[in-house]
Formats: sequence, structure tokens, C-alpha cells
Amino acid sequence: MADVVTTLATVKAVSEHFDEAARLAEWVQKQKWYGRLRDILRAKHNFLFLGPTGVGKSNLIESLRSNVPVDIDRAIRTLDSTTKTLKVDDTVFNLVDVPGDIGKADIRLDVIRRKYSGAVTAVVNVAAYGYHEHAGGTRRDAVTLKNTAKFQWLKDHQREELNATREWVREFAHLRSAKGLITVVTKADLWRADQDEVLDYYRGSAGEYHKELGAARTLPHTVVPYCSIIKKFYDDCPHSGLFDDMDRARVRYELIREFLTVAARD
Ligand SMILES: Nc1nc2c(ncn2[C@@H]2O[C@H](COP(=O)(O)OP(=O)(O)OP(=O)(O)O)[C@@H](O)[C@H]2O)c(=O)[nH]1
Ligand SMILES: [Mg+2]
Repeated sequence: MADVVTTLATVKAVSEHFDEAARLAEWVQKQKWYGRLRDILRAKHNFLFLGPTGVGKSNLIESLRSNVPVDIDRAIRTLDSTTKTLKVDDTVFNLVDVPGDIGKADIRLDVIRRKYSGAVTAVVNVAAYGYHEHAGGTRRDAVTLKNTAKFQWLKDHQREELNATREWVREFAHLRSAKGLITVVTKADLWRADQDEVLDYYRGSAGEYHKELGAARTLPHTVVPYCSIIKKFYDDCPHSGLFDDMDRARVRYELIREFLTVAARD
């Protein structure tokens, strides 16, 4: 498929009635005012998306590039690395997606050690507080009879996030070109009711997540809530009902702004 380019205009269009979105253009213009920044922003920026299978990496990339993102079927897993483009005005982001499957470590390591070694602008570590929906899971594994996410499922998958984080942190020598680490906590439609607990888990400097970041703690780090699509967990467990399309437009705008902030960094 040819690269679909999402422009600032489309970001604005999708969140037309959302005041903040209109300010994005203004913000970009202000950044560019400072002469040299214009050149930095014009360069191509490689953003590497990492995280375990089913966490939501590919749907996140899809949602940044499309105003009407589709739900990627959990049976359709990413099998190889792919790079897609997001263009915001004249700033080009290469969004590098990899398979999160445990058995596909060779592909991830090839991207980190060879294809993009020394060329990564930002690491986007995708997390979902354990709300992973993947080919190896079923509703029965993940959802209780009372239609809530199973506690153990969430715990097991939070552990997988930590393992996946450990894998790329070990390779940090290849990622030293990065100007920032963005932890995107996606599927906010599912965990919105527990947002303080969820965001504390990733933001807290005393917890397991922070510990796992190891050498990557030297990078400027932001934790950004996100939602690619609004849907029931394993097509059955109701989402929180506390997150709507306006919220989705807002977090999309905030994430794109964060991308521009990292890209503009020295
Ligand atoms: N409720 C909800 N579900 C989501 C969201 N994003 C993704 N999903 C679901 O999560 C599943 C996994 O998303 P993917 O983007 O395919 O996961 P991935 O990280 O690319 O997984 P691999 O390709 O195996 O590494 C999808 O099948 C979607 O149904 C979201 O924001 N909210
Ligand atoms: Mg994928």
C-alpha cells in the first residue's frame, strides 16, 4: 500500500470542534520561528515503536495516519518490520513497527542493531497496563464471567511489557541517537476508570517499570495516555464508557505534539 500521509490539516479536521487542536498549527509555527529549529524539523525522524504482541503498536500507527482507524483483528499479527510515514506540515516521521511476538526477537534485534542502529530519533515504548489482545488469547482467558478483565491476565501481561522493555534496554548502545523516550499507554478506553493507578505505574520513579528502563533513564521521558480505537476487550468486555471520540481526538493531538517536541530537541 502506498504511504498515506496524515497532515496537520487532517489532524485539525478530525478534531474540528476541539479548540486545542487548532493551536497545534500555532505551536508548530512558534517553534519554527527560532530559525534553526525549522531545519531540525524538516529532517526525517525515525520513531521506533516497541512493545509485546497485542499491546496495540500497529493500531496506534494506523490511528495516527487515518482519521477513521480500523480495528486490526487480533488474529492478524505483525510478522515483519514495516515503516510508515506520518507527515505533519513539512516534518516527516518514519513510524517503524515491529512484531511484538516473543518468537520474533530476531526481527526486532535486526531493526535495533542494524537497520536503525544510531538512527532512531525516539523510542516509543507502547504499553497497555496488561490489556493485551492477541492471537494467543481468547475471551475465556482474558475476561471474567462478570465481564471484567481478569486480574491475572493483566498482571501476566504487565510482566510481558517489562520483559519487552528489558529486551530493548539491553540494546541501548544502538539507541543512543534517541532524543527521547515516549511511553504511550494505549487503550485508555479500557482503563480510563483507573487512570490514576495506571499512569502512576508508568510515571512513578519507585516502581518496576522505572527500574526496567535502566540505561534508558538518561533519556527525557514522557508518559502519554492514548487510545487508537474504542472497542470492547476481546469483543465482549465493555470498555469503560468514559472515553469518547472527542477524547480520542485530544490524545491524538497531544501525542503528535509530543512527537514534534522530541523531533525539535537538540
Ligand atoms: N479497546 C481498544 N483496543 C485496542 C486499541 N488498540 C488496539 N486494540 C486491540 O488490540 C489488538 C492488538 O493491537 P495491534 O496493534 O495489532 O497489536 P500489536 O502491538 O501491533 O501486536 P503485534 O503485531 O503482534 O506485535 C487489536 O486487535 C485491537 O483489537 C485501543 O486503543 N483500544
Ligand atoms: Mg503489530
